[in-house]
Amino acid sequence: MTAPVSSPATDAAVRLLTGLVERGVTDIVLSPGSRSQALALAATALARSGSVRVHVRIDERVAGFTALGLGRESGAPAALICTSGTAGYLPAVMEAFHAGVPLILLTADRPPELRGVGANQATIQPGMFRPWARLSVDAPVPGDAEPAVFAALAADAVAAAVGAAGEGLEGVAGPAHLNLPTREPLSGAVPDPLCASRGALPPSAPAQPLRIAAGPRTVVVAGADAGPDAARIAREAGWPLIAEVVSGARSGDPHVVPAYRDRLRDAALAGRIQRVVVFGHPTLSREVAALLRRTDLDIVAVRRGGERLNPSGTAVDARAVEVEPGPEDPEWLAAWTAPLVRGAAPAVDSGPVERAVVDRGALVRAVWAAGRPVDRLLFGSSRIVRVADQLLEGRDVRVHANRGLAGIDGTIATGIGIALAAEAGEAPGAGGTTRVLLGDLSLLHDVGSLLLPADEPAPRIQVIVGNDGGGTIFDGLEVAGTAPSADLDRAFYTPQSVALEPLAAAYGWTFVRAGTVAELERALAAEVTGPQLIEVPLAR
Ligand SMILES: Cc1ncc(C[n+]2csc(CCOP(=O)(O)OP(=O)(O)O)c2C)c(N)n1
Ligand SMILES: [Mg+2]
Repeated sequence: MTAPVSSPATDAAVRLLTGLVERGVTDIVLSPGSRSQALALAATALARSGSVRVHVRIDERVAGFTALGLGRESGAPAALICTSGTAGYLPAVMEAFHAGVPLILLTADRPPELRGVGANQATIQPGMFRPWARLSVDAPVPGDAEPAVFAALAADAVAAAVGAAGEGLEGVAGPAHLNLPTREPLSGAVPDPLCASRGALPPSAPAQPLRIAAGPRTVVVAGADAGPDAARIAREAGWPLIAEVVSGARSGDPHVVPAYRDRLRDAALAGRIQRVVVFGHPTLSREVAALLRRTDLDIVAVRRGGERLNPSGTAVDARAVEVEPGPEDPEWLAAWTAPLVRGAAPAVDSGPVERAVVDRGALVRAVWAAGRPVDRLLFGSSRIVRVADQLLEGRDVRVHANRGLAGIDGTIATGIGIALAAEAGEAPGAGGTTRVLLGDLSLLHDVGSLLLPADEPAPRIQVIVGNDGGGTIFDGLEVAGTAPSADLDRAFYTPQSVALEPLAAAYGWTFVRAGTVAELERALAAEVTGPQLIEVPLAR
């Protein structure tokens, strides 16, 4: 090994990454490549000094969702580093935009003179995430600008990602993109040791609360990523709280409406609603979707992501709400939260029996019940999360779900990111487990995420797959009643019979198949020391 000489690329990378750490970035997810070498070597040097955590993922799509999971759980943007000419981050960028998750993208690029001339591994990168990015900068080539420029860019990227700045979206987090062209030499000597002092994130711009009167008969809807304000406002004003299972607000709070779909279908009750205050992004029920389309109500939507929620065309877009003092209406609250007289029989599946084969109801109940305050639960996008939304009662569980776009992509990677962030933030010995509950196609879509570097700590994660041999969510589509069943199977259900046990073994994950409720409960209660796949066979 010959001693490297200095290079403007490395000077810039050091200024940029130390700048990120000084502004509160704690995690970097990097994927290997040549053009990004200065960034990669500065990152690994910072990790060696304990200034930042670095996670290496060969697949940029996996890296993107890992960073998304880190940001979801910690609230701090994780920084992604990749080489030139890769498209892998786009799915995570889009999800981060729609769900309001902070994320920083550092994409290495060719210098301007090598763009548009057919150079190897080069594409049109400046602004490549523009519709979704809160900041898109094509940085100067190191050497053409003072190194201080790169520290300033770091500050700008963090501020944009956490929503401390940015065109009308103040207070809403999202992706920020720095495109980073470099010339040869692509890297040079990195200071050793390379340390940066961890700073605090800039405060998110103060959200101007919309003041609303206490009077009108109001329901609060908490969708995905609703945040704590949904439950707080419902409590303060004495309003019923319709909390999706992914909202984080379906707790034991007495304002939470049990069996909310049944109540919303009660035309007499729903007809009395005068106002809806929505937090986050509700996506799980037709009933809430219908409610939000109504034009005879006042709708206030407190936005968490980059796009406003306005299916009725009449909703008021807000960042926060504040309720003016006024009398409560206990009768209104009781109409929503009192036990249902006609018996809230679950619409799907039957309840668990100790020796019984696991059905979807038993699966979601067991996973929900296993959650302790130190644990995290990520729901994948499939039929299972809808069953969970329908069946599960209030419980204090820290939940996540990628409902920004409700993709089946990146679920395992997101869960690993959540686990890494949760473990970094937990008290020593707390031993929290992150659980991911998803369908079989969602698992297979993201199977590359099972690949974890041998030299990095393995997260304590249980990936629980409800295996019904394909995408059974489509069995509920209206077209399933009319189109030829062979075509439906081929184009929608997409049957699969992948052997999951050897798949887990190939990636070094422990494996459990849980066919009965008792086996499932045992697997969920066992101590988790590393990554584990739990297969739960389900009938179609
Ligand atoms: C990236 C992406 N592609 C396609 C879809 C459409 N889609 C929704 S659910 C689903 C199948 C899910 O199957 P599985 O994970 O097995 O869950 P199940 O419904 O069977 O429980 C697909 C393809 C999507 N949500 N995201
Ligand atoms: Mg399935």
